[in-house]
Amino acid sequence: MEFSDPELFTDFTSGEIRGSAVDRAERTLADLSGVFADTAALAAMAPRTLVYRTECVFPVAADTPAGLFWGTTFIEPGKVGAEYFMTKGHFHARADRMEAYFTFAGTGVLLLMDRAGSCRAERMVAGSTHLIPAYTAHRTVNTGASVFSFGACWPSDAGHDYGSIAERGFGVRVVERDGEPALVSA
Ligand code: S6P
Ligand code: ZN
Repeated sequence: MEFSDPELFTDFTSGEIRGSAVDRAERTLADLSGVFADTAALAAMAPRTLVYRTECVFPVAADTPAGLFWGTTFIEPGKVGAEYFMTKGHFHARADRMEAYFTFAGTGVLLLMDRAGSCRAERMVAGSTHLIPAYTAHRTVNTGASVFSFGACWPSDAGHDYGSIAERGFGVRVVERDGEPALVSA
């Protein structure tokens, strides 16, 4: 038997994943209609503006029981009006599935919302580790001036329920106020 080289590398300073099986996706402002509150500010921005991108590894098919997915999300610095760039946010389609997040670079916020609509906001800084409970929607926000990147590991049968967030929204938004991030009720 011989040693084999790793098939994947994660750069823990940036979150970049290197390997043959990395799936890349991008979300621009045009992909995020209904996400940001200030529609007038949004209309004045270029729809092709990149908001975030993902690098993911899916070693098994989606819906496979007991498999794991692994990926990094990179959120650009920016705002729509006063509201910082953020992800769409989702519950898991199998809502009892947990997820782990861990920050590589930049500063951000993890917004969490339970099924009753009760929200929490955790600061994310390099090394911070966040265990997202079952039945909890999650959205991440870049509150800094540089790219904010974090890793994620989640069950391959978790799936994504974006519809509930599209209908209900999150109960809290993160905006810049006097040059600092602030939480406002939505
Ligand atoms: C998947 C995990 C992340 C997000 C990514 C983008 O369960 O939570 O990989 O997919 O941060 O966020 P969203 O809300 O657009 O999927
Ligand atoms: Zn998730």
